Amino acid sequence: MDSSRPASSDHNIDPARRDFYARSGERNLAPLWEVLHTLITAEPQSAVRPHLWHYAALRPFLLEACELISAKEAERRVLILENPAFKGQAKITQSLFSGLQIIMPGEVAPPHRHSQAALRFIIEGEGAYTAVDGERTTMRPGDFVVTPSWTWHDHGNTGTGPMVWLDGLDIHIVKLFEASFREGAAAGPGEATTPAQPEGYSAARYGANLLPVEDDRGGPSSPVFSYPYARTRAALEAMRQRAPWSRWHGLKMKYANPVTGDYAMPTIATFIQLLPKSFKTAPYRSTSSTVFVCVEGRGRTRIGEESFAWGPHDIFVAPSWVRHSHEAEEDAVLFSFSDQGVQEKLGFFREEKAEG
Ligand code: 1HN
Repeated sequence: MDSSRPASSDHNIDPARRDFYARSGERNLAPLWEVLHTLITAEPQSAVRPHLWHYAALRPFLLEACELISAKEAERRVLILENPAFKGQAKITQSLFSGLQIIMPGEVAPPHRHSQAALRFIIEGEGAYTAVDGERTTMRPGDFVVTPSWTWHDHGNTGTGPMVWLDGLDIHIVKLFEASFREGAAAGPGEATTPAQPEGYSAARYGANLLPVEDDRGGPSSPVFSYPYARTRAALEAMRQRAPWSRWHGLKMKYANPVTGDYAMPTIATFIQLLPKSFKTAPYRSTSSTVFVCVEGRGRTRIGEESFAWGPHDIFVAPSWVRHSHEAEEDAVLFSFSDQGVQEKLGFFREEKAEG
């Protein structure tokens, strides 16, 4: 074995070196030269497996979970979307958690707060709300809602049918830094928070192309905590005739914090993109493994050597530095999220836009 490579077994290692490794190991020392090239790879070697979850196949499991446990007992009744490469680790990518949450009519998910920030992307249902720091917002399919780090939040379903949304959390980023705090329902304001502000307050204060001259809301998260799909979709439709189309992304926009112009969340970058019927994107790859949710339409995405056909509510993941390209069979809208904002700030984000 080449001694510059890591040894899976050490029987080919020179006895003098092996003896040295054993004695230095007892002093909690290890030779870098045995592991250098697995620590520092020439390019990303993502362990993430490309994968697609068909919503039709997982929806019955969500309904079955409702028979087994209440939202209250579960605290959050979520089925984790586990990357097949990371079974038991609650990871959809190395840095991000994702899951599908279901809440039935009359149920509440009690208030709690934690260091981890969450995004909600609404899949189906109507009549449920989420409350963030004392303000409720009604959730409708396609809406994107931000729950910033350390804000009290609870959910309730005042409608007549099941409500399902996708959760995305920066759990594994916080875990890397060992910076997790949580305050549970017991320490919180009770069963469900009583709203301190009327619904629509944040949208009026921060989301009308106006900002208060004496602001009270600094911080890295967007104070516009709900981005309703009706507005997002109308914007894409209004732009489609004249907007420059990207060969790699179609018509793709980031969700922005209106105070800073940065991503809506500091740890999770979120995007919406329109791919018109028959549009085929050129191969693209970046260092951020990305989760996509089909909002409307149908199409397929080639990820590395595999091809995934998707329709409404299907969820799929493309690993870091693996080329992918989309093809829309009908007008299609994709929501996506990744750790791109973090990597950009830390200075190592890279992307490649291939010809073709
Ligand atoms: C959480 O607090 C929510 O508040 C959803 O709805 C999913 C996954 C892991 C840890 C906390 C929520 C979560 C979560």
